[in-house]
Amino acid sequence: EVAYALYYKLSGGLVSKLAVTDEDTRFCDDILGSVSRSFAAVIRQLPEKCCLDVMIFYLVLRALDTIEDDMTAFGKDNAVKVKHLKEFHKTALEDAQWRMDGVGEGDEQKLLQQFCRCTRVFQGLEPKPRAVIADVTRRMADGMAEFVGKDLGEGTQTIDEYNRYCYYVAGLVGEGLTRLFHACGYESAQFEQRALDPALVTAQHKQGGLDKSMGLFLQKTNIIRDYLEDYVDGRAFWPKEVWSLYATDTKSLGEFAYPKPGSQVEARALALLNHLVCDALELVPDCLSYMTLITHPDIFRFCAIPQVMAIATLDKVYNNKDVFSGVVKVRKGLAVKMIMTCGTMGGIKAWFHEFAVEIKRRTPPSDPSAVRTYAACDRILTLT
Ligand code: RWZ
Repeated sequence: EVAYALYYKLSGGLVSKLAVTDEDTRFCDDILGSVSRSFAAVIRQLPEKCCLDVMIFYLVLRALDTIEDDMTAFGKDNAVKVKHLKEFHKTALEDAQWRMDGVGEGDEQKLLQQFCRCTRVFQGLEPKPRAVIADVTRRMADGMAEFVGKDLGEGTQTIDEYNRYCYYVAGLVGEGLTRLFHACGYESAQFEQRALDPALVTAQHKQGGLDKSMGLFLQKTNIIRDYLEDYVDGRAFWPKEVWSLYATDTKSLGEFAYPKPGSQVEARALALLNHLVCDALELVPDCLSYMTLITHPDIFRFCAIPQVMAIATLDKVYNNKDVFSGVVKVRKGLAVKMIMTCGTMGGIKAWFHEFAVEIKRRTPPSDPSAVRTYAACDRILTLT
């Protein structure tokens, strides 16, 4: 948080970019700052003609996320939640009276209660960005609805399903942002076309272009890091196809929580963790390709900061038993250093290089995924 606060100071904040005038826009800026300090900082430094669009895009998806995430407000009947998700793109974006009460907690609940302010700002955006936001929102909500019935208490089932979940909640964010950068006039039609082209992807997922890999990389990193927090809250995203390879006792994802130091369970938990980190690392070449396509320096920073934070997080969690007993976070000092050098391709390549060297060095030769992890790191090293 200190890192982003410092960055916010350097960037001058939103007021200088947008000359925030009306009350609704101010509400959106304030609530963005309270629901996500880190995203508020990177969004506020975007160029003036897409800053507000991305801010609204974020809040719309955050509201949708709050509906998806609420386990109690809609009762036991999943059909009610599915209905709300599916009609969200019409109700929330078209009806300036629409609001929701008692869903989510704290500032997220407040966002839904006063959502009409976001709706009004959304309706004041240009037609093209508005169409992009509405399209991505509808497709994400439909995807989320597919997963509502499924019991995520035991994780996603297959690797394919894990990829598909990440595609909906994060891959589509990459697509939306890519199209917004073009719609707002900062990136070319060729940028958009290349960024969305499935033929340029080298990662194994068959679900869109480099833009999707960008989102998947961030989402998978969060899912890996947040294992314990999510498990305690009754959520699980780690794919059973992977974790069942390392589970023997209870055949439940819960057996990895709080393992006894030095135990067999702990060793298997680490092998599982390393397997998933390796899977995420394989997205890095696509992410680097995406970022070479960006021309606008502020858009580059906006995309690069979360990506570099993600590779730093993967380095931090790799082969780290603390993932199973508490919260693992990148050190603030390191975050500040990274943020200050994320302005150029050379700057971010140096970070990806450093973390690939570090992960490779710490790969236990006996790790079941060692060969695959060495290969993923070597691939990054040749690109950086
Ligand atoms: C428009 C900048 C709340 C972000 C998406 C949308 C709803 C939540 C899934 C954010 C990086 C963690 C934030 C992967 C995208 N689904 N997790 C902008 C939003 C990773 C961001 C968060 C996803 C998201």
